[in-house]
Amino acid sequence: MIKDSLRAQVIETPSWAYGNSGTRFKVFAQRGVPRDPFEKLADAAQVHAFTGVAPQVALHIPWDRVDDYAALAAHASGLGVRIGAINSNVFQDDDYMLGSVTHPDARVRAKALAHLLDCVDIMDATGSDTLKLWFSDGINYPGQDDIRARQDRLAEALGRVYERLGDNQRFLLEYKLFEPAFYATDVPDWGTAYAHCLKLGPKAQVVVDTGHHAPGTNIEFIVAFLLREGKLGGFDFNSRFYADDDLMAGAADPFQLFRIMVEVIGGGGFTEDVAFMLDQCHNIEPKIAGQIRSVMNVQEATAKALLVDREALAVAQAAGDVLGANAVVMDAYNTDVRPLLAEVRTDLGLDPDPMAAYARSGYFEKIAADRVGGAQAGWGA
Ligand code: AOS
Ligand code: ZN
Ligand code: ZN
Repeated sequence: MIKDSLRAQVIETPSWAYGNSGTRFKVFAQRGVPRDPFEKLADAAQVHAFTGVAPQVALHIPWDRVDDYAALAAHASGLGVRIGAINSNVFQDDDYMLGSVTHPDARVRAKALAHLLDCVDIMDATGSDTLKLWFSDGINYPGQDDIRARQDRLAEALGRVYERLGDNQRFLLEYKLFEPAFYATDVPDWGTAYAHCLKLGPKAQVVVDTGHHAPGTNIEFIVAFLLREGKLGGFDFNSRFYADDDLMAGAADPFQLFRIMVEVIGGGGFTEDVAFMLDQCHNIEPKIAGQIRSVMNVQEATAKALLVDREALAVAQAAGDVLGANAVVMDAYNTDVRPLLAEVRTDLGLDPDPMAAYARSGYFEKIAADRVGGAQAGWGA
């Protein structure tokens, strides 16, 4: 039943969405932002409290470094949320100017690998089952380094991390077309990520960040392909108009988000194995409300995708009825699912309008008064 699926969906929010962020031009400080990871979890718990489908929070190391990770996980649990993916960071250290795990110097590679293994220790301490690996590694100029040698170094590091994973742990390898490297990124596309993951085994999967492709890329094709191969580990949802804009999911192109969810559902990926994560920054809009809006946008795309009449679609496809098949998909997309989602929330004992309920709660006014000198998320750091 569609409502059961909508109630069961888990959308993970990122700790860095709650801190200050910006572009390389300016980080605008907002009132009430968290001063430490504990407060980030408290804000994330608000998103869950008003939507009912965001019980997991991704951490980023070192932005969320604490002395006692078990205590952080216990704090999350007390707030009604749990720790999701651990995001590693091998891109914000002077040593990584020429790369991290693909750096030409073995000393730097060892340092990067040690960080990745530390992140698995943090998974053990927090109960997280997912490590997210994004590498900014790449080169800016032809000839700067050997492209094939860098792939060898990458494979070596991934193999070492893979060996360290526990039975119920996995890593998700994220690809990105460009930025910060501008000529040749070491994991630029899903094919590269897939090839490395395929060699390693079932605990290595690909994560699709919706902002990491060339304009016009058919992301839902990638989703369908990876799911078919058992290699779709999850999503970093966000939306983009130009490059890696990290705007709210479903804001720039809700139709694309719907098409992606159609493939996820059609491919049997609507399970907890495919992680629906947000990877966003709220540079100018309020952060908690921005996360609530994003979660709702993902829910709307999901609800519409669940409404696709699969039987009618199969009949139209088998008959070669091009317009009929397309109409089945468009009918679902053009359905207003907001009343259905309001019912789902009411069934969960929640207010049917999460944005209004959060605004009325007074939480923002309270944190704006209580918290002085909030932290940057890390991106602007
Ligand atoms: C960077 O562009 C990637 O989207 C990363 O997934 C992510 O934003 C970063 O690792 C934050 O933790
Ligand atoms: Zn991402
Ligand atoms: Zn990104």
